[in-house]
Amino acid sequence: MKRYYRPIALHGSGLPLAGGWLNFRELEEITRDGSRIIAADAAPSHVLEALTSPRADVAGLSLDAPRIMGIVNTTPDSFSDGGRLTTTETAIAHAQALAAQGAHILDIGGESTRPGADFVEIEEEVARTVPVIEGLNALVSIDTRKAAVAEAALGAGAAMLNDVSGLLFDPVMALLAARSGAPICVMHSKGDPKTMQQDPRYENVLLDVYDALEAQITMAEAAGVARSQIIVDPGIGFGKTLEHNLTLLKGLSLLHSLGCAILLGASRKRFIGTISEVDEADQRVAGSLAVALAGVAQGVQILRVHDVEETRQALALWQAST
Ligand code: HH2
Repeated sequence: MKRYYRPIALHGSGLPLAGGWLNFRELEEITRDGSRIIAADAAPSHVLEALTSPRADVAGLSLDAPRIMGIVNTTPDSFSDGGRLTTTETAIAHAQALAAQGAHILDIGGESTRPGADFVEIEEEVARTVPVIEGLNALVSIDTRKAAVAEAALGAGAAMLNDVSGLLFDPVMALLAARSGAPICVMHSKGDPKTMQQDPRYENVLLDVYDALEAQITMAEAAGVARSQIIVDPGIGFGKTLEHNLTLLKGLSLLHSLGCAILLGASRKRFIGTISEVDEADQRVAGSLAVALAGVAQGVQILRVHDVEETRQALALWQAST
């Protein structure tokens, strides 16, 4: 039976977790039948290698400290900030403000992937995103499922790809990632945004997401993408119930054993509103910060957030006081 190894991250002595700010002395060894705690050195050597090795830079940005990815949605219909940045000028100004607040990466998206969102044609998505990217002098990631959009974005100066379909929507995406050498975030999603929240089911959400990401990494590597260039993401809210999201958040450090950096995108999402009883997405900042810090305490390297200034403050204090 397949065994999975989740490092129990802590401050203090132990093996370094992904070359970052945490260590571990013990692991949870998990099977689909149950789990037990074991000493770190009892794990297979290839697992320890994957868990401890420092992660590669993202386009020159080192991942030995938590990094902030600021969200710039040039869409009319994004769930929390849709319709705010529908001109190139407003989007550039917002992106520059996020960079000034401390965003290490700017994630530019031209298609909403909120549950039930409509498909956007390639030409429209390019028209929304490329002029914004051209106007920025920063580390830019393009949030798209479409290789043609990604290619245009790379041509305009983007240095990272962020594919919420995890390479499954457009078969050319993996080839583009391989050819360009750009780091790529491979996110887990169950189904298409249009239908993904209709009764999603898993046998074991944490292990199922792990297995799916592992398969997506294998696929990417087969297309020629270097593993060091892959960043994994559990895809909070993408084909997941509140319980699924919470199980994934609690078990997040399992993903380190894939040997890739981890990105977490929980900012302002519905489960935060449900638990904190806050309807308006832009009022969910405090809840979003709590989830971001919970992720960082499990060694998540990249936080994808709307509220950059608040996240920067929270991280600075978390780092200073732990
Ligand atoms: N979530 C959203 C979009 N892109 N990318 C990654 N890697 N991880 C995520 O969790 C993720 C993502 C959805 O959030 P948002 O961009 O705020 O909304 P919308 O899709 O409605 O534009």
